[in-house]
Amino acid sequence: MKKMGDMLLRKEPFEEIVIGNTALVRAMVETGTRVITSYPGSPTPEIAVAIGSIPEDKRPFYFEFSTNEKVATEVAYGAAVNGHLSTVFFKSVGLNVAADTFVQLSLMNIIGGMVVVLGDDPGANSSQNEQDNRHLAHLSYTPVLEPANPAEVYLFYKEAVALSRQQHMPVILRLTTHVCHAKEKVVFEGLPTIHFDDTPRFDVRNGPYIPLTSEVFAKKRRAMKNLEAAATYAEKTPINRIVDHGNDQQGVITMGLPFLSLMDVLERAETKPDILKLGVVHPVPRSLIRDFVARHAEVKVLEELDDILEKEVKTIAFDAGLATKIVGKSDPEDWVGEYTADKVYAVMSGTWPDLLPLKKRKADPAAAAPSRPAQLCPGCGHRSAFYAIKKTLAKTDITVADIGCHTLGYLPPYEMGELLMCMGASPGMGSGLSLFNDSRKVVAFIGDSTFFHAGLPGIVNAVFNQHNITLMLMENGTTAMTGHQDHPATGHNFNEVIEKIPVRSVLEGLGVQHIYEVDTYQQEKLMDLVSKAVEDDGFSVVIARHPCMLKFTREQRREKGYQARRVAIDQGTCDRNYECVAAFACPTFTRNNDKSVEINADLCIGDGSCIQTCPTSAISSFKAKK
Ligand SMILES: Cc1ncc(C[n+]2csc(CCOP(=O)(O)OP(=O)(O)O)c2C)c(N)n1
Repeated sequence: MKKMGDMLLRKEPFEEIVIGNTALVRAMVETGTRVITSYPGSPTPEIAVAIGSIPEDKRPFYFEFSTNEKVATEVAYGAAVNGHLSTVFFKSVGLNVAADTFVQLSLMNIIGGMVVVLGDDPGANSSQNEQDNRHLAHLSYTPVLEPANPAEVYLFYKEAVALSRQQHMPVILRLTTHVCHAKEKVVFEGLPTIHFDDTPRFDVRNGPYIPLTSEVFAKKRRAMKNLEAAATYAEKTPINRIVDHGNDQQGVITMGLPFLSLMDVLERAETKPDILKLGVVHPVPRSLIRDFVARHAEVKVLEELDDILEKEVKTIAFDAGLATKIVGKSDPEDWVGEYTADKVYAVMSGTWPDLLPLKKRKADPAAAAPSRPAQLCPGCGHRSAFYAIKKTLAKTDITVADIGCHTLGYLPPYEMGELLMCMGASPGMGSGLSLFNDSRKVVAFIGDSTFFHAGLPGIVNAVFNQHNITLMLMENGTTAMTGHQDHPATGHNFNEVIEKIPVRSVLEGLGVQHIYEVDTYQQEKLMDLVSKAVEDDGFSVVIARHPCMLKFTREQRREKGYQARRVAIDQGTCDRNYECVAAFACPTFTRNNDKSVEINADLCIGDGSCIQTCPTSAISSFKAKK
């Protein structure tokens, strides 16, 4: 890590093999980005890992994980109107949370410059949908730059900064999962000496910063004028470029990952189409596109997700009266999934079957990873909670999931969490489900990070409107799903140790009458408290607590004198009832062909949460040999 931190601050030019997210941080350092904010979400958390590799006293910027994406956007905006170049980064659906603030940004005079780094997720690798955030860029008059690889991430961030600073407008750097995580050699420039001017520069005369009705039209005109300036930039910048194959028949207009995949696929093609590769994807360079279209008999628009560019290209061609045939998406499948090389092969062969005369790469069976169901880690406190809660609730009760590791409770054998929407939605959805529903208790789940992120308004609403639900607050002391980031109840922020904001105090402050707390490994007590909570009238909360064991054991292993534990099954006592395999379902247990149950020592962390689930007390724990 120290090595990464040193690299990110290296003075002289250098080359290094890095992922896109790391290349981005070097660009942030080189441009003098002063304030960076985020809320974690794939594919962006490694940006914070790279930031964290620079010791805090050497970091030439301020970084924080804020409580959610909206707040993160507001903090970055506040810093930017005070003259500091700022950046906020988050995942695709984070833009939905940030939207109320985000859509206003282009209306404001952002004197310091501000880049919104969006980790979009075509293919929904780690998101609940695969929304195309270019729509929100159009809606908010915000330019979008879209790199295809780590080298472009580095370059395009600097371009985004320059454009943002020149126009005092927000600029989106749209990354997608593969671009964030792809690894390649990037040539970095030297680090300029930057003298930060930290005199506060906020001045209302740079505004107005208050969008009164009387100001709204003027502000909108300003945003559109800025977008026009971005369009002029788009016509000239070399980040929109043509790959000329001397083909006046066929041309492709594309961007980002689809461009890389196309280049891969075309290695096998005898005739290659010309390619217009866009780096600025909003606003598009209309003249460049018009001229490219005019030079070809047929043009294919190759884009992931929605047909946004296709519509623009068709409009440009129509307005120019061009006879070129423009082919966009033709099959419903063209709207779905990531444009990997195989996908692009399929899409392109659907358009021009003769272009790729069956030179399809043979699938490498060794390269295909066997599919594995997602599952909770060995020792996960959420498992113990689901196991006990399932035993306690009536079969007809309704369980509402939220987003986090505990979402996996919907899987068999627990089957807890029958509906799921987005972060923080469970208290609200649960409240709605509880209406006219007296015979079926509604139990909602929520994680501790999500509690602070977007759960609180739904919880306040449940108290305010006296909804009859039980909330299981699954407190594992971290934001586990995205890689163990801190949240307000952990006692740390990104930079320092702080006083915890305990979830119980928050609930008490909100006036929640029925609050129970239990460690989820205490199965009897948990069952008892859940029974009580569901009998309570109105809104009740069970804080089901156990530290994330992945984080906990990782930290323990670093401690001096640490001695691992394991569990063992006494085969004589085991009566093959399979409670451990079938109902508790820790992945450590294996059922052998001879019907015996065995522990996989490579997986077992020796936490012993399984011991109390065995009806015949056949499981015990012991100190592992060093
Ligand atoms: C709007 C939004 N932002 C970020 C994410 C990424 N994300 C998924 S779950 C999660 C939080 C998980 O933490 P917590 O609620 O504490 O549950 P845990 O995983 O620890 O069980 C985050 C940040 C998301 N899905 N949606």
